[in-house]
Amino acid sequence: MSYTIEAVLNSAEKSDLREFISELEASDKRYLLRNDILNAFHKFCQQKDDPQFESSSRLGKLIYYTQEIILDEESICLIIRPKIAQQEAYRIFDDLTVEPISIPQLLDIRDRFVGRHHPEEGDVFEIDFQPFYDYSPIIRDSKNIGKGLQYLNRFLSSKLFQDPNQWLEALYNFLHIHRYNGVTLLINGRIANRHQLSDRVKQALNFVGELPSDKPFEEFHFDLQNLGFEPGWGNTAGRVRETLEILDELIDSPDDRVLEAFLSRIPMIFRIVLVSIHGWFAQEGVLGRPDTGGQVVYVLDQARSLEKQLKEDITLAGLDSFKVKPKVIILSRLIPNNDGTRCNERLEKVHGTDNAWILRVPFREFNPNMTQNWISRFEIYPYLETYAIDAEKELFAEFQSSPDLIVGNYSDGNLVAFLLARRLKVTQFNVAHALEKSKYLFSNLYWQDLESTYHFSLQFTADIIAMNAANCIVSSTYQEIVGRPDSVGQYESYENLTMPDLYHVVNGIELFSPKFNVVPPGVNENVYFPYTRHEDRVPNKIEKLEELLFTAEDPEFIYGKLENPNRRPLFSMARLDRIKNLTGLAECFGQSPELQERCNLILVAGKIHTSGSTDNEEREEIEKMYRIIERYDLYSKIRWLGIRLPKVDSGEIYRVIADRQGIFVQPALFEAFGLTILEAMISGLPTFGTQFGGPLEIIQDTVNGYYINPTNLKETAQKLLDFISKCDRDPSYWQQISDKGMERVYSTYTWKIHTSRLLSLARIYGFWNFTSSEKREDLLRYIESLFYLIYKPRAKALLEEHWQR
Ligand code: UDP
Ligand code: LCN
Repeated sequence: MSYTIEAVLNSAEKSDLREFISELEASDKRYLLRNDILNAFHKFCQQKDDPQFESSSRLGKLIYYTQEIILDEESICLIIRPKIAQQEAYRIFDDLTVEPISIPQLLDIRDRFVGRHHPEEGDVFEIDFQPFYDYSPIIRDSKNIGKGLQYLNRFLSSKLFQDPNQWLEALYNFLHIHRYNGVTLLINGRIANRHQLSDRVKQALNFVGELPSDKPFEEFHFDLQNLGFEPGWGNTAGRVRETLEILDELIDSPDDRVLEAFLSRIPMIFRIVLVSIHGWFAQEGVLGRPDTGGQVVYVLDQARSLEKQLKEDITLAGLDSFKVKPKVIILSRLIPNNDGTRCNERLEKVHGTDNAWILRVPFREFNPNMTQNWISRFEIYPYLETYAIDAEKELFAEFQSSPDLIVGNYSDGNLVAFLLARRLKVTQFNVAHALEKSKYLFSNLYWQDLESTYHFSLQFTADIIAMNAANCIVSSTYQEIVGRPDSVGQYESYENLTMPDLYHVVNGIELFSPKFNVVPPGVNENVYFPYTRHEDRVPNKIEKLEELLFTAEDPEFIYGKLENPNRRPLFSMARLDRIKNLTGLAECFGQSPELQERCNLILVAGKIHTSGSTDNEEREEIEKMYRIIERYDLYSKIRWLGIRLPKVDSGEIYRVIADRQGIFVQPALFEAFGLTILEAMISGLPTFGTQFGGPLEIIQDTVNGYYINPTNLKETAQKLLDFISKCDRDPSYWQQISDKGMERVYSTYTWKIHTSRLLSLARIYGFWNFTSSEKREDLLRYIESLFYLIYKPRAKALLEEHWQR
């Protein structure tokens, strides 16, 4: 039994537990999630004399670890998470006897709760990935989850290095496969077998050792070729020598660190595909539209940074004169009715690059009312399989070859990445950005009720398929994988779940798998930079934006007229999704006369009119915003701008707010990562970020920003007021937090760090894919059966529905 339950039952607090259970039973809630549990327990503790009971009692500890409580007729079921990534479930009966519950039993209990448990009709289909992970390496300590690369490299190296002959054979074969547009790289047929490799490396080392370090490779290319070495070892004699020395060490005394160093120099990656399908994928005029936010920013910045890094790597490898040119393609969707964007263009070059492109492939035409237009990310699933088939051809036309790496983004892009990688036999990486399951409470339990709007049965199945198929999952934070001591991670929520009447997932993902790697994104430093860098700011742009933010009038895009434009601005910018909760921030502001006396609220958010919006949530949020502004009479204290700014202006906006010693608030009910947090912090804006999700990892509370609980309006307003009062008392305080915020981003969240890490992952996973004896075919066959037997029929049914629209 869980020691936390045992501790309560073996103490005088047993009666407290009984009382607490009775209170729960008396209330009308039968299924309590984390927040409900904490609220119920808080209420319970308020009746106690002991003010410490809530935080330091044994029962308090048990509650701290309890994620869910389900009450049924005979018992109360507790789902406890005693440690990160570990779950236990128990039933407690009236007489306080306790019984452990297995995962299948728990899933049945959940089904019964929603009236969807039908044992008389037989069992529901169970999805279980555990057997496939049984023979793959597994991280032991939860602290190391998300550091898969080091672990995998160490584990597989030690296996491979045990047998020197096998190791040399693998290395020799690996060195032999590299080509670029027909040009042989690294070694040629003159090194006929693994036995010759070591000798030739030593000969080549003697040869280059005699040359001046800066002698260009082209000048001794043919001498090396005679020894069996082709381009790719370095651009100068010095660089070639270093690389060969590492190879020499790898042959004689292999070690995982030496292998990593060696692979980081080997030209293996030239062509990368980043798959990002939904929304409006373009470089201007799209951010803030439905389904179009951070993912677009992330993928564009990543493409730029990858191309830059690949170019540097190729130069260092000595391949410039062999016409080796990296190419990065962002694969997105072509939308014929483009609504003023460039989304109807097949090919668009990514600004600031030589060879990074947006390649847009249309969905095949089914009902043109659907396929000619933007389609919500929740409705996109019927089109993905045929899209992948068409995209494969288009990619081949662009690359004239297969890509070396495919990175999927979000559920739809990850599914297409899986389909492409499977056909092309290429390394597949996944980036979730946001797993919707965590955003919508009970989204799986009540999926049938939500299906007509959200189609979660397709999305969650796609997620399970793609995350298990991927060679590597790139996550932006640790907590995206396994949460925090008191909260479940986004991937963790796929460990087990029920989709009543459809399937039970008893083991949906192995959280301890080395495929998980935390690689946070960065921020575009040309656009977002400290407000203090006056030399890089354009005065008339500042003036124009000041006017736009604080005084300009335009009923089409701007709502609100400030009575006192000089008050400290509280600023936020986001899409008008329910989860972004900008309406919650407006309500928090509305409920606090003190905040209104000291600040104005400035919101840059989507649209201000419902007309023309085809997104359900956006329309609801717009209407709600008007209601709040009216209820609290905020018209003269708020500016709501439904504008789409050019990229450079969106960077300048943060700085204009910082010029006025403003504050950035990110009030999302859940934020997977939160790029606006990075943008605000690097600009020098003290930032208050939601405590639900990624901001908790970016911001260090009270050091370089603050956490807020956006569901607690009073507390949020108070935190803002406390900060403002502190700044009023000590004018250097704003500066201190501003400086620390900038430091935090520069030290930890840059695209340079991200990209070198990502490429390192690509090389190492690529190498292990080639050499490892780890078999994935059975796993991939299982995944395929889920795709064809569950996903595809449901996608087809949704397509039928789309024909009627
Ligand atoms: N953004 C923007 N204009 C808007 C709303 C958002 O330029 O009206 C940008 C914002 O600057 C950031 C991105 O869109 O770069 C939003 O990313 P974030 O990760 O914060 O949230 P997401 O929209 O991806 O959930
Ligand atoms: C999607 C989100 O919801 C954000 O939290 C992330 O910052 C963004 O994608 C980029 O990963």
